Amino acid sequence: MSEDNIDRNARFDAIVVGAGFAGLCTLHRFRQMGLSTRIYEMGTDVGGTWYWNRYPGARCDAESLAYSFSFSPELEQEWEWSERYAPQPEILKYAIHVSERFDLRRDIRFNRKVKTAHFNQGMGVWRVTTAAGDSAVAPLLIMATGCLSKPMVPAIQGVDSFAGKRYQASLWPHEPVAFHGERVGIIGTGSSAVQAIPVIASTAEHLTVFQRTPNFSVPAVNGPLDPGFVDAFKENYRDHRDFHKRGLTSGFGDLEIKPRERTPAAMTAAELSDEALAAACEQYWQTGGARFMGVVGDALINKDANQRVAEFIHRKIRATVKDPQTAEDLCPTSHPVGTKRICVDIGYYETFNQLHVRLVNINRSPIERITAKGVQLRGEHVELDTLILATGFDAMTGALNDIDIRGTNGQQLKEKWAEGPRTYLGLMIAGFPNLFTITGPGSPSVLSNMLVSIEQHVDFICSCLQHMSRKGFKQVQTGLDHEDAWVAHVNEVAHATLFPKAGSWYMGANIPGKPRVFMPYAGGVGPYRELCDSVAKDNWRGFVFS
Ligand code: NA7
Repeated sequence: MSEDNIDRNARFDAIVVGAGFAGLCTLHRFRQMGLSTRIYEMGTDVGGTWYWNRYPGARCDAESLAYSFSFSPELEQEWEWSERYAPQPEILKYAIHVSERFDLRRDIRFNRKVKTAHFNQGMGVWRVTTAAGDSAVAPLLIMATGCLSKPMVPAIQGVDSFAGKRYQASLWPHEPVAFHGERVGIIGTGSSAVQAIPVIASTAEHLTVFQRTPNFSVPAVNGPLDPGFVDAFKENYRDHRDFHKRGLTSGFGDLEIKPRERTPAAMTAAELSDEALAAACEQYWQTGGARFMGVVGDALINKDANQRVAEFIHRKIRATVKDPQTAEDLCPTSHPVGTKRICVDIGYYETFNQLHVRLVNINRSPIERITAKGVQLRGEHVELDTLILATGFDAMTGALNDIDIRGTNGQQLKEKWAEGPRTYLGLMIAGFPNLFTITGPGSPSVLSNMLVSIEQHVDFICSCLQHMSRKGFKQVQTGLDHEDAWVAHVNEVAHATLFPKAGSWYMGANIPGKPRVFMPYAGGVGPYRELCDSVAKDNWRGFVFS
């Protein structure tokens, strides 16, 4: 890194933390508004999630044509996605393309881990410092740090003593990793592992999967995109985008499926016979993808409906996996389907029929410790050449709490959030003026198409800044009353669903000691957008300008 590159007491209109999709979108829009903007990014390139998560089989579980920026009609027409679900290298290429196409890179400093962000009340600016030695000030601070960007290393005894090759799925090396002739072990069976396991099994000599909790997984039904389908989609891109933006749930879906039609998706499971529900599930299973949870209207609200959908997946697992004990171990029973993020796989369950792949249920055979040579289970030592941790993230708040963020009166964000995150609309935090979080806790974020949610937040912030500029305001903040009301609303909406019934990372349950609070907003992207629009129309209800 060149010393000249270090920002020393630099001044900008805005500082953005993170050069993933949220940071890139923010920088592009701020440029259009004439704001001088600096991004600090921890990685050596853009892409965020798609920069770090390079594990074998990594791909998006949202469809490519929907999981992309809508702000440039030329970009969306010209960019060509190869598959229904884009693989990680292609999404990273897209992020790099965006950064070059819109000439964003000149305002991004890479290799910069932001250490501190302190608000100076007297000057009305945020001072940001990085581990590389930068220091810069700006009135406006945008946290575009991502929801799944702080890896979780499990506190398993001896985890650092393994003498073979050890990888964290979310910190995968940039060089190719080969498994030929190797005995590989993987801990974790979340989305990352479910994607990686079939790919690793295709070359490893032996693969042992250490599973604590089985997850529900549905087939991706991935494949090359049909050019005719793409052309038709691109002809109607505006309509598709609009449909995604106004969606009642997550911001995906097909235009031709009208949510209010009397298909099973708009009915309750109780209205459907077992045969009718099974037929609907089968249809969704064959179509593929996470939209499976939309098979009936109340799958995520009603316990019985959910159970019937879960049983369909159990039957699929039992029909696929030949060894009965392995099949039983793979059947999730400890949480309602969809309340932990449903996995989208390519041949996951089938992989366990291969003779060199073994599932270890660590509830029956607990991991006692990790040794230099492998994993010591109760009564058995599993020797490994390579150990992979696919153990997830300190989600939603991890990356924010990692930075020493201090608002008015020196209050630290981490302290303020000791009992769980508190925001207004997932966008602002009382006591932290001029700081916006993009897809922050309390917004649809991880329950939504992230690109839809990112663009909506960036649009909202830009409108707010335009309002400030028109009125001559320098500062915006939210108050505790609005924050309290929003947190209560987020909880109320979550508790009307089955989501809180799972010990998920949505609930902070995967991190020892983390408060159990349902963090994302489960009200759906469309209703949330309407709410934000109404806030703006209602003279920016809940925002205080000065
Ligand atoms: P997840 O979904 O949090 O999965 C992590 C997995 O690791 C999960 O199966 C955990 O089991 C397991 N885990 C975590 N700690 C341990 C210990 N100590 N011992 C054994 N197993 C453990 O993370 P992913 O990276 O797979 O996916 C995250 C998101 O990225 C995903 O939802 C997509 O949105 C993309 P547990 O369930 O806690 O028993």
